[in-house]
Amino acid sequence: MLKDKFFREIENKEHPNEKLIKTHCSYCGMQCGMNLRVDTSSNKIIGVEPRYDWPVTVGKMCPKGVTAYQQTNHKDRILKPLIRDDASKKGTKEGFREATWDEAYDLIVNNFKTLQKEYGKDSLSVFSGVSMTNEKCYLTGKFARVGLQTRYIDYNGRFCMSSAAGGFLRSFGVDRGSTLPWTDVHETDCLFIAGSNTAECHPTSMFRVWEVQNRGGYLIVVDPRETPVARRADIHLDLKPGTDLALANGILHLLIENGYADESFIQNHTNGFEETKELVKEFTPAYTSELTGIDEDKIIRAAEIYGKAPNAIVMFARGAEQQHKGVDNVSGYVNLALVTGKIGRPKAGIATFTGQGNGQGGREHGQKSDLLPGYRKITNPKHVEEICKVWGITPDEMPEPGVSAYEMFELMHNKTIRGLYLLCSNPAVSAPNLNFVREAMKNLDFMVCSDFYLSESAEFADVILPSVTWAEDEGTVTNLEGRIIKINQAQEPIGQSKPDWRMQIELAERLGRGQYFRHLTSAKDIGEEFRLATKGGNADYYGATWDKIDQQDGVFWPCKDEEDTGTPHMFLDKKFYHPDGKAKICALPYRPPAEEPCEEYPLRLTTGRVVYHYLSGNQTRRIPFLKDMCPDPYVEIHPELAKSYDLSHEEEVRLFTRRGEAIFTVKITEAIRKDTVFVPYHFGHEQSINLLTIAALDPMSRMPEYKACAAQIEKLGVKESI
Ligand SMILES: Nc1nc2c(c(=O)[nH]1)N[C@H]1C(S)=C(S)[C@@H](COP(=O)(O)OP(=O)(O)OC[C@H]3O[C@@H](n4cnc5c(=O)[nH]c(N)nc54)[C@H](O)[C@@H]3O)O[C@H]1N2
Ligand SMILES: Nc1nc2c(c(=O)[nH]1)N[C@H]1C(S)=C(S)[C@@H](COP(=O)(O)OP(=O)(O)OC[C@H]3O[C@@H](n4cnc5c(=O)[nH]c(N)nc54)[C@H](O)[C@@H]3O)O[C@H]1N2
Ligand code: SF4
Ligand SMILES: [Mo]
Repeated sequence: MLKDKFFREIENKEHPNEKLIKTHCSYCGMQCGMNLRVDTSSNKIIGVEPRYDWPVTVGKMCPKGVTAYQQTNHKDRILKPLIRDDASKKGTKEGFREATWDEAYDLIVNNFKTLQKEYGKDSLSVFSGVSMTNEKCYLTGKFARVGLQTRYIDYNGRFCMSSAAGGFLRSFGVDRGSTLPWTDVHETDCLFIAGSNTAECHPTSMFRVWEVQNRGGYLIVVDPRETPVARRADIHLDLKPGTDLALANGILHLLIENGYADESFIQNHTNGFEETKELVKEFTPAYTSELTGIDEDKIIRAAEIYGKAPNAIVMFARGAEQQHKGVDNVSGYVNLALVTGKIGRPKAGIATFTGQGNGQGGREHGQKSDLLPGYRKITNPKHVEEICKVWGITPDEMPEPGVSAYEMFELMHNKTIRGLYLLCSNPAVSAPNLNFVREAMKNLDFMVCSDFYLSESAEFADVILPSVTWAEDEGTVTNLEGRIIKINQAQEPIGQSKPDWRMQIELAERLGRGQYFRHLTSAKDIGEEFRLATKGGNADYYGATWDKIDQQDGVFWPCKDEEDTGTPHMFLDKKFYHPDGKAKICALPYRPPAEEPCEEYPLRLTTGRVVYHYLSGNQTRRIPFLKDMCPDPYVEIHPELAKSYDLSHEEEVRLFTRRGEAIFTVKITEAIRKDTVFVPYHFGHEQSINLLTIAALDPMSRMPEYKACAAQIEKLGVKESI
């Protein structure tokens, strides 16, 4: 299925005392194909080999992927439940003792029941993540609403994919991150990549990017930094952080002005063109250049290349999305494809680089405060009724919609929420405005954290539950293409660790809600109920059986029934998901970042990633090779800016904003704008850049503006002598 010219069917040879388990990487949305090597005498994972026969990544892996296997039998694994007896040590690693599962469960159930009795059902909350399989994500939503009976559930995708989701829903009426399979990417004529550090964050996409240029096609990259992919670009649009919408409007203006609009596509398949055309008139190259800081001629050339390309793909990632107008930025970039009609056919379309391994599936099936499985809405009575039938509850038992991830911390801070069940996320590092968020977690009456390593967030917990790594369980995930794939179990759980789904089923039993969960005894059972729950929804997985996934190298949703082989290309019939079948071209007035530089805070601070670490770093900071390659955070500064502050390479500085401060090592580099500084966010405690970031939320997606705020630097004093 959808194998391209890079596909190589190479036999993976097993060594005499090993077996190979076909699976995918635990980390990013690329979900590179890998074989885990398992020693047949100890039944332990001992290594990894790439899978050449995986059509998306054909044997390619990055430094995180090739070392991912080292997580499972790592010395830092939590092997038994831990209970904190000494509450005064909250917020530190100290004060925990080992306990039995029964003791841990009893403590949780007693506390949860007491809180709900005293403060109501909604005094509890669930905060989860999407490094989990679809089965776990699905069950977590059900556990919150049926097991705990609370409205408050949300997840770390709110910090990740929510603006892409919001933009796609508004423009297309459906949110599948990519309208086409990755096997199309290298065959297009122009890639327009905005706010994606592709070579570090989705490294195994790069061979397709290079192939576009090898074939004579073009690469346009939008980023305030000259990242590796920007360095290779035909045009690098080095915008000021937070100004993507001005650029998108400016390019749209040129496309329309210069005759690249596809009148018949606009007429037949879209709404909103005239209004948008009117709005973008103002965005002349001169005005766009003034707002974005990009040279006029580069903007003109980029529009010309995109306009002329027979096929083009507009791609973006968190650079454009993690802003308080992230949804508008997404719709703004989608406009380029809708106005030129470069969508709804092979080799042309829109794709966001989905972040986490299951960033796509995890956002579709009920972990979001307002969504139910299959992308159903909790505010839609028909949708609620459909899910109630699967869950065996009545519509009046379905909780109301809750609030978004950051807003849950606000409710913890003011003690509306009293209890938290945290799993698969480390918000004490990854949430914005951390001084506030850490305080909110400290304010909780009772907190449970499920993780396989003691994270910075687990330090705030009263009970820590030992979960398993991805290799000790099975299930499906949905990769960045919208392709549902299978994770296979390579090893039994170590120590007394358990998969999250098992903990939730056992807890539901003790909470007196067992009748809704006890029929589920395996990941496969949950998978069957999950498929049924998605049936008829926009994200319909009903036809994606585990057998079909195996036979076809994955199944693209929607996949409605046994006969359906899935949908690699979206909108081939030019039917969008709005009621009238048309896509929406959006008229989007520009607004600047929530916090603009000023005299006191003259610099623009932006944040992001490095190739060696993953998210909060709780997993990758423990892998020796990755830690050696990038042991500490740093602040990237342009040589001219460094000079104006009298800073030299590797000197320590204090970086501060209105919210907080931290000390970082200076990395002088020409690969960044002169008015902008960049810090990677993978580090904990006093090294977290999120102590400084702003929690300005997008009005639709409630995404925080991680990518732009105002900052200042202070030189700390004497240079280290060399
Ligand atoms: N190595 C590694 N890979 C990862 C991850 C990881 O932690 N480490 N995480 C995964 C996850 S969950 C995600 S969400 C993705 C994220 O993948 P990306 O979005 O590619 O990663 P970021 O580094 O957050 O941001 C991308 C780029 O946005 C640029 N940028 C900053 N401000 C702006 C702006 O205002 N506009 C534009 N256009 N660009 C801007 C930054 O300079 C940066 O180069 O990566 C996934 N892959
Ligand atoms: N400043 C700044 N902040 C950001 C971003 C940014 O660009 N800049 N990006 C944001 C983005 S895009 C994201 S995705 C978030 C992510 O931020 P987090 O949600 O904090 O991501 P992780 O570090 O993956 O946290 C997952 C935790 O769960 C554990 N874990 C992994 N798998 C499982 C499992 O199956 N079960 C359980 N119980 N635990 C598991 C891991 O050990 C880890 O401690 O960070 C956001 N924060
Ligand atoms: S690119 Fe992503 S999925 Fe592939 S090996 Fe690296 S982290 Fe894993
Ligand atoms: Mo993410």
